[in-house]
Amino acid sequence: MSGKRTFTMIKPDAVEKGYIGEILAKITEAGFRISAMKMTQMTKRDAEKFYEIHKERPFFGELVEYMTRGPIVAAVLEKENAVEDFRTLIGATNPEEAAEGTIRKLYATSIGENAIHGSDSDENAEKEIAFHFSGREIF
Ligand code: IDP
Ligand code: MG
Repeated sequence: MSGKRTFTMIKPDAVEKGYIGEILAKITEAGFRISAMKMTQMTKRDAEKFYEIHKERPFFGELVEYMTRGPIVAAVLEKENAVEDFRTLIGATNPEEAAEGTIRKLYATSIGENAIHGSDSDENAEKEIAFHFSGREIF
């Protein structure tokens, strides 16, 4: 059964460029309810842990550097079929391959600096939510 929650981060490049408001509008217009949200900055340790699955990839160092260089907006989103529908809304990892109208097509710079994160499975969504939020921060 597909879950009702996913996890997102508006990444440092999009925050730097002033896109928080426009991206949140796209998310709510697409029918997601924001049930938790905060602006925060990941430490090197946080980013290494969060992206542990990519630690052998050649871009890992660059990814950790990017994700820690400034604030992010982390949020928990609720909707039926949340994980899959949110991945559709954000578009492909590489903005050059992302569909028209997707958040990455509109706001991402490159495959590395791609504006937004979305969980890739229900299991990872729950892990990522627990990584960033305690139960009493989720409404
Ligand atoms: P996803 O965010 O679409 O799930 P993943 O393959 O899980 O993409 O990669 C995690 C993040 O690592 C990407 O969102 C992007 O910021 C970065 N990344 C992925 N592939 C590359 C690459 O080839 N070069 C540089 N950074 C990359
Ligand atoms: Mg991924």
